[in-house]
Amino acid sequence: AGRYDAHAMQERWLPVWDSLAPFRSGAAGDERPKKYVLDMFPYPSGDLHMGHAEAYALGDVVARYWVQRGYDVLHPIGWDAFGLPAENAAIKRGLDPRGWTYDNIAQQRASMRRYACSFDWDRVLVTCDPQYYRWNQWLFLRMHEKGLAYRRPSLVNWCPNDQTVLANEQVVQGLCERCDTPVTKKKLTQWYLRITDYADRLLDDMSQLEGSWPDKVLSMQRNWIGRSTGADVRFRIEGRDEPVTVYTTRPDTLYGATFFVVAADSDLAAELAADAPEQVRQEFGAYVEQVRAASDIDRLATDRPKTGVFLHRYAVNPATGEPMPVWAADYVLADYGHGAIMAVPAHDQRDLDFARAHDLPVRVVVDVRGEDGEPLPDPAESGVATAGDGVLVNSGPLTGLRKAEAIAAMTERLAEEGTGAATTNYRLRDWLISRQRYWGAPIPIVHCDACGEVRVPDEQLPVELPPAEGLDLKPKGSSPLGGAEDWVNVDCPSCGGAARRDTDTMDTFVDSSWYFLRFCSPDRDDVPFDQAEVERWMPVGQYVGGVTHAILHLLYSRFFTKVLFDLGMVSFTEPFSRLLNQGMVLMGGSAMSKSRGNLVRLSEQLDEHGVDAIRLTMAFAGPPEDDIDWADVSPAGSAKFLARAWRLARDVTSQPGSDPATGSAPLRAVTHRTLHDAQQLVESFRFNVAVARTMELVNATRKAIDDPGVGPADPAVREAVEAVAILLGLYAPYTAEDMWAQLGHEPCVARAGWPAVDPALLVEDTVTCVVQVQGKVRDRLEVPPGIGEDELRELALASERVQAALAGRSLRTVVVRAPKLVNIVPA
Ligand code: ANZ
Ligand code: ZN
Repeated sequence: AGRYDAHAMQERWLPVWDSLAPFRSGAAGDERPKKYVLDMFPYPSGDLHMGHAEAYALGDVVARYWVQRGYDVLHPIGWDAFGLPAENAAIKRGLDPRGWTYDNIAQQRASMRRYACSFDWDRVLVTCDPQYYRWNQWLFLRMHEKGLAYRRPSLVNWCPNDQTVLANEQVVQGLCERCDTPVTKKKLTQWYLRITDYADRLLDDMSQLEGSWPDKVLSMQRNWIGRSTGADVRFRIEGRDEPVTVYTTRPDTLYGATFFVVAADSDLAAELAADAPEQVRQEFGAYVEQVRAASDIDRLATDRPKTGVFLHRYAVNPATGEPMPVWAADYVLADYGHGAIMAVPAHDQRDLDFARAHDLPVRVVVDVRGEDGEPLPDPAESGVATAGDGVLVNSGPLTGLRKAEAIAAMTERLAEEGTGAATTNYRLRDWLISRQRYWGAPIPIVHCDACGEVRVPDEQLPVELPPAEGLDLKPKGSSPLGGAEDWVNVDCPSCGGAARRDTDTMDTFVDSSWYFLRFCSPDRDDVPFDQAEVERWMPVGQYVGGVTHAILHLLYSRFFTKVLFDLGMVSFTEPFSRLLNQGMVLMGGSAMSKSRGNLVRLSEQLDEHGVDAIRLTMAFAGPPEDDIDWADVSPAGSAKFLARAWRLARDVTSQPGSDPATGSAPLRAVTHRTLHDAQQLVESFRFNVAVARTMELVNATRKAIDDPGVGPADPAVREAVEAVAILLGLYAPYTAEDMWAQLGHEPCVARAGWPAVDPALLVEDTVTCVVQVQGKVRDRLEVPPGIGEDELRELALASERVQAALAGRSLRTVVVRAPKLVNIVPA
């Protein structure tokens, strides 16, 4: 035990931990209070990288901390193993996605073991395992029974490269999230989950998360759901029997609606164009082609040229009776509201841009003032629409009302006249879950000519994926499962006639929407999860993961939890009580990537510096939400510090169990203060500060050892070094375990228990105050350094020795110099 050797320590302790399994959770009869700490589970798309290393280091601090505090901590891990990365990689290398996936899992698992993640290895789950996805299918069937899973034809986002459908959420600025190919539209019959039924609850239940989830994530969720309130207004279109409804958030501006726009790719546009002159029809046809190629996000962008086609039709403004020219344009979306709008160019920027591009009238109906109280410039001239609050003008009976009053008044009037009603709209769309790819959970539905859509009976689950061998996995627009003839052709579960299995597979976000429940009882083969176990552990007390999942994964998990609540399967409505989003690991200020040539390999870092130094560096780098620039941190410095801490244990000469109360009081004060503050710091995720404080304790301990008045045999030194081992156990488990052994203890330090903090040792340091009477020192008082002058004066005068020296004389002056001196002059 001469030299600090990180690698020898790893060799020494791994097998010991394997056999002692200190993080096994939920054992029968374990009375410790329960806590569920969950790290987002990884895709097995290669070995662990620096991003994983950060996330798992931080999650581990939290999990290990609660174990040390005496909790039975559920800290599980598994693999989100289905999905495109595995399938594409497998196609590229000509391998079976299954073998490729499990090989990667084995590699990641070995790396996690070496990285000393405090996972409960008895609860591992893998979503591509039929024993897992059979419950995906089971849950799908429950949703199907409730009408929450349904099929409909629709225009969907289509990635021409991956040849698959993408959810809106997977289209990033018009490009496929995975391969950056521009996304197009395709009409297909697809499976959806009816998440829109839960829009209000998804919004309203966020009140439960306020303060314990990052504000940023809450507002991203809120925007994604996008609840807006306004009114539906019916407009008559000349030459059409049925009126057309539009959605507006500003019914108060009806008198300023000067034209009418329908989404170019809507059925209504096609119908209205059909009666238009031949030239208009042609122009319209060409325009629609062009529009279909653009993404929604592009279409809504304010800085886009406002293109459109005048359909030579007129709507009638119900307030003014004036005709409004009807245009087809791409800035109105077919699937939001009613796919048609009343355009109010004076007060809506996109309408104004369009009006200016096509010479349409602009009429101001709200008098909006600037900060100086002056009217804002006329939008028709300035090109800037005035969207703010103000007083209505040119608006018949609404004139003189403020915006909010006018909205209410107009909504009421529309309702009375039967031409409109208050309504709510959401940006959220139903969740498109079908994928035309192989590597996913098959949808458990059979299509029968006689019976239609038939659910696969529960007892026939899982519907297992057929072997990949012999199937053409290359994307081609229909599922590769269609080629598995033996698999596809089945007897109808209902009539027994010839039928075909559904060949789509589920979006992998379905797999990850309930995995946290499965961890509570991963081996149950008769139910998706054991309800009693779920009640014991859930909701997750601490969820840790990247902000990349701020919208989709969290929203879907919240949705599933609410569905399960409605099914009576769980008693709570939110799955994750607290959320920590760690930042990213960068190199030289930018994201790491092979193409940039700035990739830092985790395995090389671990070889060079040792696991503990890397873990400590992750915790010490700064607030966990911030990005870590690997160019700015020093794993070598971390390793040096760990060696310094480790040498303390080597130097201690007292025996275990020696009574610290007989040791150095100043060192004890530092030890107890550090243990006390570390609780607060770790619980509020200030890991870097907690590490810094541990460093101070190490320094103070070294000083005490070197101080001839204290020395290595002082029991307070042992107490301090034991505290260092326990604190370091959160970040540097190998070093801590080795220190613990050097100190004469049995493994595992991780289960040693948080030392009791003695409140008596937490009182602030005191200073000595000299009290003089007539220039002569009569008493010395121990007082807090921050004591006030009045308090100190009273304390000095209360002293028996001072009273004796005064011998009843009255006082002439009392000079107080807090906290060190009081000088009393008697009369
Ligand atoms: C008239 C108006 C006047 C509007 C005004 C706004 C300001 P949110 O908040 O997102 O719900 N709109 C309605 N349906 C649309 C569609 N399918 N595509 C594009 N735009 C659409 O926005 C609702 C507002 O967006 C609606 O209110 C409508 O324009 C427009 F001073 O109606 B408004
Ligand atoms: Zn049938």
